[in-house]
Amino acid sequence: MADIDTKPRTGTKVQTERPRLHKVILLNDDYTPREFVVLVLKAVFRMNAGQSERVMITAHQKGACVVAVFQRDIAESKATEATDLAKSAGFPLLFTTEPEE
Ligand code: TYC
Repeated sequence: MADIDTKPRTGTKVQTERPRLHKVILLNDDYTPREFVVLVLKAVFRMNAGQSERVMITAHQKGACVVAVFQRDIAESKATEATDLAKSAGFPLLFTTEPEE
């Protein structure tokens, strides 16, 4: 018993919260060609043919699809990079971000 510390804890424990992760979301539109969406998913999010095709089809059918989850700054820069790539090619394709619950 002698070596059990029974002193009350008086120190302040600093609770560091993990930063919330953010989703990158692909939005459907009526103009961007399917092949171009797949190309952007491969180039910016390093997806393979199967993954990029599935994500594109899900957005096409449901209106939107979560592409990936990152720390906030990475999610935002990837969404911007992907949206800008489409804009440069003359397509209205949009990627947005939102925090995970
Ligand atoms: N709906 C587009 C078409 O029919 C293809 C498309 C799919 C566009 C997914 C955007 O996120 C998207 N050409």
